[in-house]
Amino acid sequence: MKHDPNCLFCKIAAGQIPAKKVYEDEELLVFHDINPWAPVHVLVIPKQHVATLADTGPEHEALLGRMLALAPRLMRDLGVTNGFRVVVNNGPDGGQEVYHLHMHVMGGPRPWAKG
Ligand code: DGP
Repeated sequence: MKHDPNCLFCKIAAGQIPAKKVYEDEELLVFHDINPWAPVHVLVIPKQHVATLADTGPEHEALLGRMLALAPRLMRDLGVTNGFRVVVNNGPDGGQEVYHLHMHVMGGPRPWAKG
């Protein structure tokens, strides 16, 4: 599995930096965003290091599908019943700050702080 020792989310995936985890399997990890924009705001990451969505290829299609398919289940388990939003920031102009692929999943009553 690709791992970048300088990557913040690789460190979270490896348990070297703590996070409020909500789901984990062999490929994926989900944890609460440290700076939430919405009442419920989690990040879905692959455990392997992939810097951006633009760095994915055909070999990542199943992984990307699993990330997206997990969103409704996560929101249901976290008590979100009235809709949610999914965002992937990509690259500098996409507003990406952490260069380890992640999907924001946000829900809860509006108005939200940002977005
Ligand atoms: P983006 O702009 O899409 O790269 O969003 C990165 C998100 O990562 C941002 O909403 C804040 C979150 N974040 C940054 N550092 C940490 C951290 O150390 N722990 C957790 N749980 N979230 C973090």
